[in-house]
Amino acid sequence: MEEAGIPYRSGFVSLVGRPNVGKSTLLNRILGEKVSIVSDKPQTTRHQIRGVLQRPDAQLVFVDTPGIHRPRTLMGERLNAAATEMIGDVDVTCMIIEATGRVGPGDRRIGAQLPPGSVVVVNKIDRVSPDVLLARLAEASEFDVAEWFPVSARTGEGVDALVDHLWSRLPEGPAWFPAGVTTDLGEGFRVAELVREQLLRVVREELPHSIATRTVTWEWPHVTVEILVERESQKGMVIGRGGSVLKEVGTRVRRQLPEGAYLELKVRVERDWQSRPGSLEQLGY
Ligand SMILES: Nc1nc2c(ncn2[C@@H]2O[C@H](COP(=O)(O)OP(=O)(O)O)[C@@H](O)[C@H]2O)c(=O)[nH]1
Ligand SMILES: [Mg+2]
Repeated sequence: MEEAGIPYRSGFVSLVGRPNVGKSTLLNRILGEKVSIVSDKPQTTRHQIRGVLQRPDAQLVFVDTPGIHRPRTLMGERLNAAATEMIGDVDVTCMIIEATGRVGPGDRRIGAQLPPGSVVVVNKIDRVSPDVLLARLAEASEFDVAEWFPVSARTGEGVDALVDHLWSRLPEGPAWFPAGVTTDLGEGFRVAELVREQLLRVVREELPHSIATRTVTWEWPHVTVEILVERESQKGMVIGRGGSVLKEVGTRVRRQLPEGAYLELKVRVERDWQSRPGSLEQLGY
């Protein structure tokens, strides 16, 4: 794979940070493809999501993680554990913070765990003035890391510079994934995630945390996704008046699937699944 004397590089880069700072949006922007679902609700990302950037000179494997927060449920604890595991133990750890808010205790707790040579990414620069960005970069200089990158995951500004730096930090090595592959996620998982993403757009308050989705049958083009809620009272909110919410969600997901997909959505109550180890295991959390 060596081209004109440039060594082939490969390695792992983790994206960590508080909830909602834009880790998943950044992953999708880097890959140029939606691999990780995004919403304005915390705890949208519930797994380590691997996305592979394939270049002629390198393979960069990015690991998107759940936001690190103060857990209130067993699921919250599991999410934190899955994220914290990816601080270190990779070639480069990127901590994402937001330009739109001051560096806070949540960021500092994560910052204190960063291994030497980590990178701080100041995201959402499209939302702040140059003055505010400067102030934010000054605040971010408190972290003992190798580099700081201001970016907008939304517009793409600054992202190429970040990726080029990460590339330069990877060791020489073989490709870990086959050519053309952008993620190791299964199709069933991806469709279930798309359903959850659309549900997160429409539901309010405590409901986002109570929703889980999983693909129960995959007989292409027939796909059935089960939506789990924690209480009977939540079932109606997910279904909507006359099935309107489910219908809307189904339409929006189908648009993102290959033509001809037949998507069926089922809602089931699984009492307090967020706090039950057995339920969490079944859902892969
Ligand atoms: N304006 C702006 N919004 C962003 C940017 N990156 C992410 N967001 C928004 O921030 C929210 C959280 O994004 P998400 O990627 O799910 O954050 P995560 O929880 O860290 O993975 C979503 O509403 C995104 O659209 C950015 O660069 N600029
Ligand atoms: Mg996320």
